[in-house]
Amino acid sequence: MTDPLTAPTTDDLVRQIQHHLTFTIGKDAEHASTYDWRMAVSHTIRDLMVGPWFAATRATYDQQAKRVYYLSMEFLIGRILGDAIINLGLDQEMDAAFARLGLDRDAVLSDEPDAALGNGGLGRLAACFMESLASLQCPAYGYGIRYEHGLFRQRFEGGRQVESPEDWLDQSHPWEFTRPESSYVIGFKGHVEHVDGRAVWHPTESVEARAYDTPVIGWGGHWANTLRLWGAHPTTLFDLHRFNAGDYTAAAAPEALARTLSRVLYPDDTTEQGKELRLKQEYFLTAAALHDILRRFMGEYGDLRRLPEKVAIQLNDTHPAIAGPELIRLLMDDHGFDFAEARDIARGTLNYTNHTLLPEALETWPTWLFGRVLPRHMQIVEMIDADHRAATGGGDSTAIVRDDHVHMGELAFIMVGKVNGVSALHSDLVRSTVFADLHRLHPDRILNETNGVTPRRWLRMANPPLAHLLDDTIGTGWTTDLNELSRLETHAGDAGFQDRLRAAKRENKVALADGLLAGLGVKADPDAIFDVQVKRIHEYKRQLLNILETIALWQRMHDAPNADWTPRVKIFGGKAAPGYWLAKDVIYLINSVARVVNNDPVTKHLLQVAYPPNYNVSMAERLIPAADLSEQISTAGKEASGTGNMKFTMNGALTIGTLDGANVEIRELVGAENFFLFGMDAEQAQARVTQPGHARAAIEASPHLKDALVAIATGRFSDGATDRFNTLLDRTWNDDPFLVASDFDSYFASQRQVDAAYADHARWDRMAALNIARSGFFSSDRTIRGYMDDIWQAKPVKLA
Ligand code: 26Q
Repeated sequence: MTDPLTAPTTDDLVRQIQHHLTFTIGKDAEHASTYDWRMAVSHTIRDLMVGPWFAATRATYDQQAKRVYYLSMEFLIGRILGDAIINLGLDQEMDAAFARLGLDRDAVLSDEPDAALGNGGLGRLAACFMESLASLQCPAYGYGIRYEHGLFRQRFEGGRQVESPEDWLDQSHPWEFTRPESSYVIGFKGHVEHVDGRAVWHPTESVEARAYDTPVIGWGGHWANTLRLWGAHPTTLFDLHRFNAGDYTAAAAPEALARTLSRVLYPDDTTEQGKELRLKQEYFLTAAALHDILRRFMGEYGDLRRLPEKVAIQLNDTHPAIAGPELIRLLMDDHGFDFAEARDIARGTLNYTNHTLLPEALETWPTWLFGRVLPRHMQIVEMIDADHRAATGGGDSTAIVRDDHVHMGELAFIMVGKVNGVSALHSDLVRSTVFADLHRLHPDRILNETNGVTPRRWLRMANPPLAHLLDDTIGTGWTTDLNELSRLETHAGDAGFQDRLRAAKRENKVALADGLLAGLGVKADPDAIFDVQVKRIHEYKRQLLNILETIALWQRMHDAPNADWTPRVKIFGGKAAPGYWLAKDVIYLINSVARVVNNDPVTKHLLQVAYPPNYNVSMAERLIPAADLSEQISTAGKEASGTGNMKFTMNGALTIGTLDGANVEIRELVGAENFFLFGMDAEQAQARVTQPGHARAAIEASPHLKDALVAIATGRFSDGATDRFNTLLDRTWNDDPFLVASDFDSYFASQRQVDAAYADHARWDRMAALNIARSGFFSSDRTIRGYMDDIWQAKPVKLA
């Protein structure tokens, strides 16, 4: 907790909130809106982060501690206020302060827009890591882009996804400190000149990267690190030379580039190949971060050969992989190192995390584009390639530049000390598939660091009923040592504990049913199974498998409504990339099925389908604690890890899932008997896709699946229109690269086992308790300790 001597009392908080309302916001209490109060409260809480922030900075300097820099194009933070209150240990005092001021706490907290500077798992992982780094007192900076528009907003029109721009910065963002003094000019394009053996790059375009800092407070409020986001600003408003020559459009070009550079997050989480603006964004982030890192390092140590000793840089996927060539460029062209020294310093400092095996998601850039935007880096990439080939005897398969493209995965791999995958299975597959040849050349380079999530946000904050039950049963130690949850094991069979666990879950289900779901017009019975699949819509994640099973179940229920069914509410959430037509068809299908099924008088008390639009971090915080069943049903070998799967487990949902990503480890830890496994494993799946006609054969062998597909094809969910889902049906029938058909029967059968288990309360509650008790491994604290020990050689810092 915060120091009891300096921790603010309710009186202090009330006074500060009133002070900020008056002097920061300029409102009096009678006329203040929820927004005004939120600003006043946020400034009050932010003030309390400054002390620990300074203390952390000072301790890091004083002890000359190694710093960690996490470079990521995405930080999917969500709301900050509730999390900051909890980490500062002020939940009770703030509840009292809200009450004293006559404010509705939840209304104030939910007035905050999500900071949605990310697409999904990779961005949310970065946010969990920032929280754990601060909680563990590891000196760290997150570097990212201050997108004016985060991930697009989603709504449904006639069941179809419609996107609109997200505008979180339209309101003032109370958490950040603008740092105009920390700014760097970032160049693009132009040409390279060689003078006296040194390369000089003369860019023809430039923008200013300006720092905006947000403190990230750790649990207990002792330590805060910095999330530094770069905003793009024009270096000159007008090119006066061109302006005076009458070329007005060209004269405004510098401003136009700056305006677009940090304008919007790319919404495709499988690479949308080859967009110049995206490459510029990646370089903008990386170059600004490296300038900043070197400036800070030079101020303290001066000798760049010591960089690996004092600095560890983590590349969150290949998006900032230009860091390798950029660091070499700075060391050679600005600081006079030769290539070999520069390469070794870079390799001693940089590390890279791989998050995907999907071939279409591996980043490549056409050499003509890369060379035009970053001419000096293109030369350095060629040097790295030649050097690596000479040093290792590596052939074309391990080359960075091949087929007229720069391959960012190979570049990252070759330029770093350690490469890591994000689950045990994924790391094995990284070794045996994408980087098989590089792994043979560098057998010690690839490590595994299984993902984790922060229990502060995902348990203590998101699930107060369960958190209080845990506190009562095993004490509060789980908050910082999630393995403490194992002490629940002895209570798992205890009827009294089971009742309380069930009551906690039910409270969350009622809140969801009466709130979000009722708002959609869905009547959800809190005693039904709440079956939840929330994640980006992707073919490999197989939301299609889930909705086909829903149709098949509905058909069985409709035919025999008086049989012994276990009622279900199927809940979907997630966005499709705007150009991903098949994913959008799946959304349309889910909404079309929901419209029919929810209104079937024969079955509506047995089955409901809900798809709340605009799934985001805040919605996850409501859905996950209310889930009984977690859907983790990707085609085996395709999901690198998953992190939602971990959040569900620690919140007492059981998993129905494949042997994919971290599901494998979840199942091993919670026990096979407490996990609903189905489907082919990665090896079987790999073999099956190559069999001609595999989908058609599977459909012919599965009456349930066939019925479901026929219902779609005959217009059962489209008012009789038979062509609405042609593309989807055709792909399922003739291609089915993600094996929806082949895994269907196994999935359907496993779902019926879920029905039976749920009907037996004592059995289900015991399984849920054991899932929670055995989920301690999935804390991001454990993950970060792994990175600190195995990759960064960084140590926690003690405060004076
Ligand atoms: C790349 C280039 C251009 C535009 C966009 C992108 C891009 C953006 C985001 C490519 C990929 C992503 C995101 C990937 C991602 O979220 N991967 C997920 O990472 C999680 C954290 O490790 C894993 O748990 C998931 O399994 C993995 O899918």
